Amino acid sequence: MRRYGKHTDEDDIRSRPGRRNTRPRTNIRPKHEDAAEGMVLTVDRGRLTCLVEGRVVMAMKARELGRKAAVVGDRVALVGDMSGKKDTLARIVRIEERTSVLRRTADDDDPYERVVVANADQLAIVTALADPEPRPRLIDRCLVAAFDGGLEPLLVMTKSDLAPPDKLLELYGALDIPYVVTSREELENGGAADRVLEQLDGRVTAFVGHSGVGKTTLVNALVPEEQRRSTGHVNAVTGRGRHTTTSALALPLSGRVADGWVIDTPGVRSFGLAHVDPSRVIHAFPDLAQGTEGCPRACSHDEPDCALDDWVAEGHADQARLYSLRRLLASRERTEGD
Ligand SMILES: Nc1nc2c(ncn2[C@@H]2O[C@H](COP(=O)(O)OP(=O)(O)OP(=O)(O)O)[C@@H](O)[C@H]2O)c(=O)[nH]1
Ligand SMILES: [Mg+2]
Ligand SMILES: [Zn+2]
Repeated sequence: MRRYGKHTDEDDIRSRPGRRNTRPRTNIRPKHEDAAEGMVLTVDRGRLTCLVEGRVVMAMKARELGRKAAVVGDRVALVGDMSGKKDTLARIVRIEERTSVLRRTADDDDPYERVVVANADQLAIVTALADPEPRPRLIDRCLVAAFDGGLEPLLVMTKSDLAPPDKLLELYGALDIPYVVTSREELENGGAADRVLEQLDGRVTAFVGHSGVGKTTLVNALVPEEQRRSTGHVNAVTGRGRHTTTSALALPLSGRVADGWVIDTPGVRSFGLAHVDPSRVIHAFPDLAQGTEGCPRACSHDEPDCALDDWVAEGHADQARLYSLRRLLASRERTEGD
């Protein structure tokens, strides 16, 4: 499976959504030889908006897909009317294998998991420095979901005009995650967009975070004017956003400054992690993963016999990294309140 990571060249990204599928077919998939390849841009009550060969095409799931659901970012095979004309509807006959999946459980008691976005390379975890207040637990949980789903995390701290980023930067320093800090002024003078675009070039990036942190405001600063969506105010009394964005939407970067896609998503109250396997999180810490070889079976990595304490004491890895890993693993067990 090809991955559209940062090492891919530009042509790949440009040609991706509109290209006909020219991969050789095996006789396992004899049906729909002439299906076109598309990318799901948004989903609304069973109607999927897809980009097919440069055209926006409305589609629905073919019956043969059964219970499998296509989500934003999915690469799909379509048949039927692909003219993109009003009132036409194509059929999605296949969902291609995914390179990554961002999953969340609605909350930890509800093991029903949903795939939020498919095939994203990067997860931009958006946090306002104030209004609403940063919630490190949610950031931790989004990090775990990123590591679990195969997405590279990016921290985006907005509203630095209201509060400084120092405390958060200290908390996440040991994780060595790329970050950008943006302010109202820089949104207006284009500085914010420039710095964020540098991190997005050549990649598919999903933006997640609480309602009102400024996800849509930021995405709007990155895409051409005609693609902009509504933003909402944060309630001055409760400090909460208004859940202005109600569906995930993939938007292409113009290609002038950067190539790739941004996916705006609705604000979340919590990010349930009931589905997460801790060993996948540890893989995101190669400096510590090796040290777990000496751990007892089914070690929680936060118990007296855990080998990671010695691993760090022997100088193989940093104490702060171990602390961060333990904090992330523990975030799976706590319930994230509103
Ligand atoms: N002071 C300040 N306000 C900002 C900044 N960025 C965004 N805002 C404001 O924050 C409010 C919420 O912005 P949105 O972009 O709608 O937030 P969102 O994260 O998309 O919210 P949902 O769609 O509800 O999840 C708006 O009033 C924005 O003008 C910033 O850098 N500084
Ligand atoms: Mg929004
Ligand atoms: Zn251990």
